[in-house]
Amino acid sequence: MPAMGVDIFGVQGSPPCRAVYLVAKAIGLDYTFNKVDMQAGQHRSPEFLKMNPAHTVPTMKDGDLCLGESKAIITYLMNKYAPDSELYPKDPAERAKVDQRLHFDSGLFSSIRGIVFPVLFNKNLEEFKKNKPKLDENLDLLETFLGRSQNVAGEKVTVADLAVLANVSTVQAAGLLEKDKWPRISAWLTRLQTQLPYYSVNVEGANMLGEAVKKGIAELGA
Ligand SMILES: N[C@@H](CCC(=O)N[C@@H](CS)C(=O)NCC(=O)O)C(=O)O
Repeated sequence: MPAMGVDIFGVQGSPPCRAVYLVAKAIGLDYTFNKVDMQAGQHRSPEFLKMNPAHTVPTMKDGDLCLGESKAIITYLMNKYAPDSELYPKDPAERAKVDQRLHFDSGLFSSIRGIVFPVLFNKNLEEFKKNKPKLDENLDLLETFLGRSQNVAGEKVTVADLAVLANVSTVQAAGLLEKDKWPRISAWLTRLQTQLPYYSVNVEGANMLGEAVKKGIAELGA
């Protein structure tokens, strides 16, 4: 492990990891990527737990600072390495809105996890059916946000868009983003996927996880 610079520990499929990769790419951050072998339990090794006792990815190390939680990592990277970027506005009211949407995105991720686990790990159709409405409720809320402004936290693209993008692209790849039900989300997603020059960093991971979920849903007969 290099002694200097930013180290990011993560995996490819994870939405919160991909949110960090999108932000890092957007600001041109020079960092070292450390792939965590979760199947081998590397995230629960004593070395990893010293950095992040919550044993989650993404985890970041920058000098003496070790951080878990994707949103804390994202706002730290913006504050330290891109303080003038419009992706995280300085105006307190504008920034508060971005922060609010980042918190919303944590709930959105939990609701995605609520359908991923029953499909990929527990193979439990009833649990999937029980948890799906929570995801739909969060997508309804996002549809409302996108009815108020062009992007998730205002007219400009911010880190809130990048975090939500990592999640919603997974939902899309899983075949669960109904265009008729969430037309504004669908249009926003297509626009960002085609217009953001750094979007490519999200593609492989979103497709990998989304397609596994899609296959799992079909196998469960949902
Ligand atoms: N709230 C956390 C969630 C991170 C999270 O749950 N990551 C999953 C992978 S998607 C993980 O590391 N799971 C392993 C574990 O909890 O032991 C964040 O935004 O960083």
